[in-house]
Amino acid sequence: MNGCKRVAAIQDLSGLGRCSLTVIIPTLSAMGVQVCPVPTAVLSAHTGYSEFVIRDLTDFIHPALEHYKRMDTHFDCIYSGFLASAEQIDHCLEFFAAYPDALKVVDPVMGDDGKSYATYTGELCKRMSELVAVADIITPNITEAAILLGEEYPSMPLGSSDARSWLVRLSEQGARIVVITSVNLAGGGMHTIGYDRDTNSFWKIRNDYVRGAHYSGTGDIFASVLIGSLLKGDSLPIAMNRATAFAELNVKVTYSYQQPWTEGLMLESQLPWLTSYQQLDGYSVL
Ligand code: PXL
Repeated sequence: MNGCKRVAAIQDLSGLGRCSLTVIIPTLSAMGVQVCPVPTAVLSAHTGYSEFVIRDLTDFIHPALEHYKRMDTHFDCIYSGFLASAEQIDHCLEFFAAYPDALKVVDPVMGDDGKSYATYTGELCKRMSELVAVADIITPNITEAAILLGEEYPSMPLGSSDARSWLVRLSEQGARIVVITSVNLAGGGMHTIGYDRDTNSFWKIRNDYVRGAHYSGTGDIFASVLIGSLLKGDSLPIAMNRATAFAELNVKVTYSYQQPWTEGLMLESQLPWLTSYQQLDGYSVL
């Protein structure tokens, strides 16, 4: 026991654009959780830039896992995100199987705003369902939720019963906890919605929508806070509330500087929020 929870984060390392490991490490560290990065690729900048240099690290993940097994390394959570090849699905599955007691979190990173990311092939998107099948928790945005369900990207706000149906049908694919971000709900507003199959409970958190403010890495920051909160013992609605509030705060700060979306969220100045007292009463039943 070292008194600190440890997460293996299977994610890329992008130099520019504040996403994946460059936001996951500071966010979870600020919450008192250790991150063990397992890089899937190294990029000069994320794939939303018009040009980027990428080194695929598919051949790194399996030997790294073998090393951790030889060392009897303990992980409290295995968290997978941006993958560089379809073969990395197999390596993530190996990681999850090697740590059956760890919390298995799959962020099925595939796209945003109705479009898939530049390096994501049809095969990689198709095989993402294999990770979703073994996860305890999945955190898709609405674009990824639609891809996983084979639904059209919703052009109209979702009603509550449709939103609950999306959550339940995603949970039927494997995970006992499903959290979907950037959901436009009928009746107004952007929401994070969540479902806990064990307690059959449905939750929603409203967040202020800042028109035109879409920043890379928002989902990674959201998922990191959610994981940090849950590892610390928060309930699902409180963890969703904390993660949504932190993402919203970062969007508003960044928007005020009128930075390009590709730069990501200016979280450096906001990290102290994570260790301050937060009144988290913004959740309600979906
Ligand atoms: O945050 C998603 C993400 C992660 N990693 C890389 C990306 C993106 C989205 O564009 O390009 C490399």
